[in-house]
Amino acid sequence: MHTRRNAATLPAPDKAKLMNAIITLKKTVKPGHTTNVYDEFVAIHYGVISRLGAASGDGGHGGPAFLAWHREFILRFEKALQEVDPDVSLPYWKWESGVSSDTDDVFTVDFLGTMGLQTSGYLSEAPTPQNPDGWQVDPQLDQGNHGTTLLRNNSMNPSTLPATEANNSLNENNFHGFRPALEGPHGTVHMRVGGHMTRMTSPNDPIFFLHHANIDRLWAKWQLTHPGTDNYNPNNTGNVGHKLDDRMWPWDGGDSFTNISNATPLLPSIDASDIRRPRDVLDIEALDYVYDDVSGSSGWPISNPSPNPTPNPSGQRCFIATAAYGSELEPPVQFLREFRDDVVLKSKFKKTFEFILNIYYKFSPPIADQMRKNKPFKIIMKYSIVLPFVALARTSAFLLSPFTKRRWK
Ligand SMILES: [Cu+2]
Repeated sequence: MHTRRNAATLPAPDKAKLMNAIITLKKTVKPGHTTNVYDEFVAIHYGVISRLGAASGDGGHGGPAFLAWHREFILRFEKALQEVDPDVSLPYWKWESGVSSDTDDVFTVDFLGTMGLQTSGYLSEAPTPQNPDGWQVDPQLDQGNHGTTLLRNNSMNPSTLPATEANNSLNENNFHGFRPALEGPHGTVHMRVGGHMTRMTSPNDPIFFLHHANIDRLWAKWQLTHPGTDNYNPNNTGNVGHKLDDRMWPWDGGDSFTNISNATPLLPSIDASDIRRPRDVLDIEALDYVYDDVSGSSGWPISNPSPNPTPNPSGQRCFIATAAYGSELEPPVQFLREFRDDVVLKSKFKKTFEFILNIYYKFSPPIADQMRKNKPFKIIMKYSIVLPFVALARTSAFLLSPFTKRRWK
């Protein structure tokens, strides 16, 4: 198990080890590969934005898998760094802290380089004492044509970083609120760094990986209070690659391919048995890493679904009904959710029902968990509780039809 730490407070020798591992990847071309290990990561990130085959569209952005895809992507990058130097862990750039020492101290000559055009330090195109080989952006992987010398905005005003938005995202109750609430400010940060960071070839700038380690850390924080597979993409929406058990390109067994022509020749070949789904990346401890400031009191709680602490029952998941019918997409489960949100929680007894429902949501996840594990218990629950309850709710819905805006059958 290794620990990802705040980049700004890393000791100087650790900063040097990280940067040396990064520039080693940039000059290492594995036998049979077309480009260096570093640029293969840039090509994968470029390629995922447009897929054809079993999947279509962007497999890593603008949808539920934004978080899962990047978790896997930067984990593979971290493993590549550890092949160079086993002591290295990927640090995070804590841009949402609101403290300028956290936001600014990564942009120094002895670390990730200053703002503006990189003419000194590890990432300069011309040779420097830290990097005699120089750092050149591959023109094939320069969407937006920012040039072969790594470029950023001339300065960074920490007060323009979207700290408030990122911190607010952690208060989102549901994954479908949380993911866009975090992906939005994530994009703003790409723009505040500027230059090569503004396009889909943004991993050209190594700050990308520290930025995404921070996004991953914020997701891990949110997962502490919203654990388990139930809190990844409820309702299982999105394109192929975004659902819980979809394969994520390029770790999809060859089901899809990219139609980004500049990326294709530079991609590494990926074994057909090397398959990753969002489900595989939900538990960071199972992936063998933790963040130094994100942990539960008794270990990582991701694999133990627990009640959602937020007291708004609307939009909550019907855990027991889902366990009884096997899927949230089954019509009785959908009916219960709609009836609760559109009728019960809009009635004049709203407050009373909210109170009752909150008690229910506190106790239902462990019961649902037992139902999934224990088949006889599931059958007893289904026939003695869930089915009569659905029948009662359907009857009520039918009788209430004249008073509600929609017809229930
Ligand atoms: Cu990305």
